[in-house]
Amino acid sequence: MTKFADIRSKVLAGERLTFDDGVYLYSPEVDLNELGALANVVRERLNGNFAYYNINTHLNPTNVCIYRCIFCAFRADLKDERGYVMSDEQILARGREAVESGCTEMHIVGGLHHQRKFDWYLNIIRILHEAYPRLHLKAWTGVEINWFQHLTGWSLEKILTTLREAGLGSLPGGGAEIFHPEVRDIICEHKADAENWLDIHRTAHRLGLRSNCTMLYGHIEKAEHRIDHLVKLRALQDETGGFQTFIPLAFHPDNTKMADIKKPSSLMDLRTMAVSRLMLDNIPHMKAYWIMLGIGTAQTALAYGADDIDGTVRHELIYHDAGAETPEILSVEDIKNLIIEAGREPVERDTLYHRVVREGTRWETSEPIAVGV
Ligand code: V47
Ligand code: SF4
Repeated sequence: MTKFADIRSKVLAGERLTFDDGVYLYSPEVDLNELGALANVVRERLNGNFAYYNINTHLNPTNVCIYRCIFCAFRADLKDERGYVMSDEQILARGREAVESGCTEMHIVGGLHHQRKFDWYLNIIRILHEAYPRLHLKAWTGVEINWFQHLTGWSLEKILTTLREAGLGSLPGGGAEIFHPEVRDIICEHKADAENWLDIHRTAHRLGLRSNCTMLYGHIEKAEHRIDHLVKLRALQDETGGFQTFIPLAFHPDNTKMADIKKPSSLMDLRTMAVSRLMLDNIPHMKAYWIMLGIGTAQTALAYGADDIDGTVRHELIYHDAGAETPEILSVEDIKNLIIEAGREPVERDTLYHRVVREGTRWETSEPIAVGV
C-alpha cells in the first residue's frame, strides 16, 4: 500500500492522522486533487453540502501597537501619522451602521496601544453591547487578552468574566500565527507564546465562551511547523471542544518587514486547507476567508475541506493594508451566488452556528446547525 493509500484508509475509517502523516501530505508527491477529494469526504461527512456565511462587520478601534510582528502591515507607532484611535462616538456609529445593515456579528481586534488601559478595551464592549445588544461581539484575540493580563495583573478568569459580563460573545481566532518557537521567536517574539495563547482559549472554553483558531502560513515556516501547530490545536480541542472554526491565514507580504517573500500560491492555499481539514478531525468548521484567499480560491476551497466562507465583511484593514486586492465588502447576493456557483448550498449562520432566518435587515436565529463532529 502506498503511504497515501494508507492515509486514505485511515480517513475513511475515521482514524486519526499522525504528525508524520500530516508532514507527508505536504510533500509534492501527494497529488493535490486526490488530497482535496479526501478532505472533501470529511467536509461532507461533517457538513453535508452546506456552505455557511454570516453578515458581519469589522472594527479595529486602534492600529497603534506596542508590538512589532514582522508580518504585520496594519500596526503603527504611537507617533506615526498613520496611527489612529477611534472615539466612542465613532465606535458607536459603526455599531449603528452594522445593525442598520442587518449584521449579526462585529469582529473587533486591534493594536495594543501604549497608553490605553484595560478599561478602554472593556468600555468598547460595554458601550456597543448596551446600545446594540443583539449584535454578537466576537472580540479580542488571545494576544490581546494576554496583554490585558499585563495591564491589570488579574487572573484570566477575572478578565474573561469581566469582558463577558460587559457583553463579549466569543473570541476570534487571531494571534495564533505559528506556535513553534523556531518560527514564533522570529516573526513575533514578544507576544503571547503558544502556551499562553492555548491557555487563554482553554480558560475561555471552560467558562463557556466559544472561540476560533487560526494559523498564519506561507512565510518562513516549514511543513513540520504547520503540522506541529495543527496537532497542538487538535489536542486542546480534545480537552475542551470549544473551538468552532479553524481559519488558515495566507501570508500577505506587502508593506511588511517580510515584503521580499512571495505570497503563497493558490495551490498552497488549497493544500493547506485540505491538510488542515484532515488533521483537525475534531473541529467542526473550516473557513475559506475570501478576503484573504481571493474569491476564486475561496470558491475552490469549498471542495478542498472548507465549509464556511466568513461573511459580507465591511471595514477590513489587516489584509487590505498588507496588499489584499479583494473587494472591501460583498453583498449577501454576491456571497450566496459565489457559494451556489461552487455547487454548494448557502446557509446564513450567526457566530455560534445557529441558522439565521432573515427578511432584509430583520433577522431571527433558529435551531443550532447540526454537524457531524
Ligand atoms: O493574528 C496579520 C493575521 C490575524 C497579516 O476568528 C496576517 O473568524 C496575513 O485572525 N498577512 C487576524 N495574515 C485575522 C484573524 C481572523 C480573520 C478572519 C476571521 C477570523 C475569525 C479571524 O491576521 C492575525 C495574523 O495572524 N495577519 N497580518 C498579513 N500581512
Ligand atoms: Fe500588533 Fe497584532 Fe500587528 Fe502584532 S499582529 S504588530 S500584535 S497589531
